[in-house]
Amino acid sequence: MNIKIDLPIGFPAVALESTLLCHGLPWPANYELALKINTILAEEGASPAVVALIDGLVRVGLSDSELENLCREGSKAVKVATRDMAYVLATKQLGATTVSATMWAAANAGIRLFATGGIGGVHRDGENSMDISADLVELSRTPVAVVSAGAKSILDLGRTLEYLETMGVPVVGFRTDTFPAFYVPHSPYALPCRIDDEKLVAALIHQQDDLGLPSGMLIANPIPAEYAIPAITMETWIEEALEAAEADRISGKAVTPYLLAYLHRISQGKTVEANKALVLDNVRLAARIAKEYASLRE
Ligand code: PSU
Ligand code: MN
Repeated sequence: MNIKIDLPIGFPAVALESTLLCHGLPWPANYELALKINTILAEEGASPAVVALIDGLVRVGLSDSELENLCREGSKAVKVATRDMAYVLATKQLGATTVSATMWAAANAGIRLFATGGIGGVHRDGENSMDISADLVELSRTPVAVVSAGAKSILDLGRTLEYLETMGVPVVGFRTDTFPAFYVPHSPYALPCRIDDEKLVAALIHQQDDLGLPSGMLIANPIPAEYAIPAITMETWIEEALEAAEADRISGKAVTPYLLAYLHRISQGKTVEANKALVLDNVRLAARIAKEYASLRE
């Protein structure tokens, strides 16, 4: 298999996606974030496993210079979901992996925890467009637990949760009763399960293993309160972004990066700050769960 794993021995690894860095944030904010992620993981005694496709290999764990280069290339890297992997590997292009492709790589590298910002989901009007992220499919068939701040309300959160239920994916609210909406800590959508401490989340993942279920898990961790953006403000911006996307006839995998960039512009960078803060918080939580999980396995 064309996979190369470079991780230090003796530390639990946390998988990290590269689409977030290349297509979700501008240079140099993306590289600054990547360095802060490394610092937090070091503080927590865990190791970063950034996933990207480089020179025909699925890489798990990058060198400092590879990470910097990836961030500089930014949106020039191909956005790679599971279905794009074979093409980008065979043509030896630089590929930035989404949640779906990163989950595949993590599972194949023996990594159980993955931290990101927000996952993809069922888009608004998805019942007509059938724009449903491959992230949801991967969550149903790949045993990796993904820590995210829920999903942005550029998506249809209700249908996203329905889809996850149908596909047998556990959704855990970490210290929350409702599904968080990325920049906004709460939404009207109640979750089936709430857990308040890391050890119990690790026990839940361990149970999934024990049952032999193929699915991953979604751990929904609300944005820290001090970085949250008011729901009404967000809704106004999102409506505007969605209208612009329609007017510009954006479709397929270009939709999510377009909307993110649009929000960053009209919020004058406020969404970038919030985005960075929630990613770092998710990274810390994933590291803590990974450590508890490792000790359960011993
Ligand atoms: N949502 C975010 N930020 C992101 C993404 C989603 O708030 O950066 C990225 C992730 O890489 C996710 C991907 O896996 O977009 C989903 O893309 P799509 O909607 O095309 O499936
Ligand atoms: Mn899509």
